[in-house]
Amino acid sequence: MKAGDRKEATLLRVMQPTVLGGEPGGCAAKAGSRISSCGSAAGKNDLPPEVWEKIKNHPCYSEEAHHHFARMHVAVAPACNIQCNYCNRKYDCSNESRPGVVSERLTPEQAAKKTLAVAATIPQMTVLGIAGPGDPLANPEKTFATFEMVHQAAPDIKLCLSTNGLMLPDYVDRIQTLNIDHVTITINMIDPRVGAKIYPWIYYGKQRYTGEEAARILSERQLLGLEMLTARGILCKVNSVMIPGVNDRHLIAVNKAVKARGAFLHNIMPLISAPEHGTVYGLAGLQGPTAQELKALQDDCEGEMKMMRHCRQCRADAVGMLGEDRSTEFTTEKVMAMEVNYDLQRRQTYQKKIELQREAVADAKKAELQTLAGEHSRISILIAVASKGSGRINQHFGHAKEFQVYQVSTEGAKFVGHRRVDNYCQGGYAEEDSLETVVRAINDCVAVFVAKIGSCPRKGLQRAGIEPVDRFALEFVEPSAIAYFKEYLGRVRGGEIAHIQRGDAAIRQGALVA
Ligand code: CLF
Ligand code: SF4
Repeated sequence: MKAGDRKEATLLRVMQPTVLGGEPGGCAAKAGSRISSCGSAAGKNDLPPEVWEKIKNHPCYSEEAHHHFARMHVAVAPACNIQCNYCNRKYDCSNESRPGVVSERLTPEQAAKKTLAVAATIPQMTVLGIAGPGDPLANPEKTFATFEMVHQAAPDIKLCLSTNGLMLPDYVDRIQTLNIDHVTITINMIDPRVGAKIYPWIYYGKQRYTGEEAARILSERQLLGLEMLTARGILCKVNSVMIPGVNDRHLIAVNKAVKARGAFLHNIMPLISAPEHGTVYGLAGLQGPTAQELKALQDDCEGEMKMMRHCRQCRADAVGMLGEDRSTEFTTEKVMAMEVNYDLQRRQTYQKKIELQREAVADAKKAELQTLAGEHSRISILIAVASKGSGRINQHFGHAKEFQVYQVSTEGAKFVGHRRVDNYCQGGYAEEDSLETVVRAINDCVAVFVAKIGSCPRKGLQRAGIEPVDRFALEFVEPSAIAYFKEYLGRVRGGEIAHIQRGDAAIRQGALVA
């Protein structure tokens, strides 16, 4: 063992919990995992060309794409045919939406016009999803009429459907005929005994079922639908809600089952269950997982198949990049008054520029990674990043409503999640209470990369043991994270700092007001 490594090993043994407390755990425990096998971060060279073609500009199916491309949802599907204990119908579908009232429900004609209006205004919007607020396949005519109109008027927009899966086997042919090439099924269990704790009832074949019988029917229909879709070459993602004490460890079996049936991607999302949402779980006081509990489950499943870690549990009427919401710019009143100029050429020119930008990010990352060649260390750290997109550190600390989280080790930098926060500057005033919630949300991170930061939050973060870093302002995230990690390793090996295992972090539960 080299002297530097001995020092590092000694320092690892003296890990301390952080200011906000919590059990040591987290990223260093996974230092042996290969960072390059990073789930939805799979790139052009990791996938067959026909699959890459389908995902390269889909912000949900490709982690890399989500820094550059946007999606939109149209809320044309109000009814649902099952009840989930984490859903309150007053709110958006928890399958695909964060808690928040759906502002407006649309007719298919309104939805099609809105899609063209958004496409004309936001040229990087590449995907139209229908995800609720109920279940799209419990409202099949409205859902398919919308997709049909959009497909005819704007064939370059990818069509994406999200469903609870109960009616899926009945509509597989129609999905294929309409070129809906991306389907998400929310599968929370494969064991009806677990399912009975999640679904109080389903309505199927003009009959209401309850308990394990309801869960068994739902599970059979979900898995059959998944098999039928993948047999037709349609890309399928499975969403699962991690409900601690109900299905958390069971999701490993779900992961294996959906992988065996050809699912492309698995998205394990945290339960959101604030009591004010009025859900069964919320009212019963059931808590969602912590950030490290979620990450540990995602890590455990990652050996089996690609995992999505950048889901924002967005609204059924969300518009924009994941993590931002521009839906208020496109209310029905505004859209109906708009003269829409859908210009395919302009969109394509813009998207070509994005491709060049992506290549620049990939080249910079590759070059920086090469500087780590031959380095070996068990240390891995988490870094929080304030970014408005394009893969750059380009947001002021006080304006961030979320932080992207990267895990960095000698194997490189990997996106492993994001943390919502109340932004520190609200209406131009700094909120000391919100600094505390930011610290709780990124408590497992060693540093936070920002474009700029004021002296008060800087000091507050330092007191919490999180280093505010603004020297990489406007640079690409991943090469900067690798550069920081090299310095960090040097400081640990030189005895300047001790590598401390950080504590856990909290996942924000309340409704996010965009
Ligand atoms: Fe929408 Fe879902 Fe399509 Fe994406 S969302 S229908 S696959 S276009 Fe994406 Fe939003 Fe997560 Fe859904 S971030 S909630 S996974
Ligand atoms: Fe709610 Fe969606 Fe479940 Fe239906 S499928 S109950 S809308 S979360």
